[in-house]
Amino acid sequence: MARVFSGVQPTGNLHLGNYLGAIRNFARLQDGNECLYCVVDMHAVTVWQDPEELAKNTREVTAAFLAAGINPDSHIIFNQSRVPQHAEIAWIFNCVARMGWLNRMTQFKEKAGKHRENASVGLYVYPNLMAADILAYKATHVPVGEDQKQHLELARDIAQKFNNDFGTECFPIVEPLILDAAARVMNLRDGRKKMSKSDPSDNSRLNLNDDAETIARKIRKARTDPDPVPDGSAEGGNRESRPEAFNLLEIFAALADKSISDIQRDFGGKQFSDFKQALAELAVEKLGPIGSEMQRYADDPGYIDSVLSGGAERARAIATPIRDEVYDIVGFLRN
Ligand code: AQP
Repeated sequence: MARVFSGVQPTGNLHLGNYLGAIRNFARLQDGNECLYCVVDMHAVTVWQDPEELAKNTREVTAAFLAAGINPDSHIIFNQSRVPQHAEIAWIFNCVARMGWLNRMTQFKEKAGKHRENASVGLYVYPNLMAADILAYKATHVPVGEDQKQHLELARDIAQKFNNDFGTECFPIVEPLILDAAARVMNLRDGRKKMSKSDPSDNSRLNLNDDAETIARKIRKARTDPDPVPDGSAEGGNRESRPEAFNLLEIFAALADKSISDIQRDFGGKQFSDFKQALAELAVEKLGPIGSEMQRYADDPGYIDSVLSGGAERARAIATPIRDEVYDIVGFLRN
């Protein structure tokens, strides 16, 4: 039985990419594994968060975990700030990771952009905290979207350097689980950018709590090109030449749990208007129930809070002896 860990930031606008790239896989990994799923509120504050919104979004991500079918009794759902071992181990990792490693992180470059000098120090050391999130439980399997692959490679480097520096085998080697074609869902208005919570245009993403009408409208308005649906032939183009068209095909395939060639067989050569109609119906069928379940949980914040506090207690019980082991290895006096 593997120990699985992953997290989602409570930064609002949970979208189809978060679902297909991460949350749906969280639910699928429950059988035969011991899973910890974390609402990573400490990562969220690496950029400004309104405190009331942060609390609301923390409950919303929890509701999405539950609506996706994660069982909080057999597995652990909690919010990161309730388990201090993440921050304690992260400090050690701040001292293990090298500046040169962090300087290569593309997500920091993208998020800090031209305002690097004004970015928070937290945003820069975010990957060290992420390594601590995973290794505080000695988790070995981490389901994430493609965009997190580089951070996971860094977590492996940190674990290896810690083990080498201290001559120990304390930390395991972490395996990214990037599970399917929908590991990278792209923006509906620009197929070269990933679908993201922070894009200013709401039309660029399908939010998990969008109603049926909104889902259908956003798919109708999704950018495509004048050519028919790619049919798999060379003339039909590829992901590079027709990013928006292939993104919609990949979304369809992921939602239908089929391969892209299955979808091309059904729709290749047809007009996009027909394809979009079918995609809208499928998206409403798959996302509609998740949105209504999320609403049902949102109406019961007391239940959500009890899931988070009970989960945190169980998470602390696992992380405390691991933090103690790390402190002993480093030479911190504890007693
Ligand atoms: N477009 C995506 N396609 C596939 N997977 C995605 N994920 C995010 N976007 C896509 C995966 O969702 C999980 C949770 O992500 P997160 O909230 O912790 O952070 P993020 O990657 O920064 O998410 P966003 O939506 O892109 O937020 P902003 O706009 O704030 O940067 C992760 O497993 C991630 O891979």
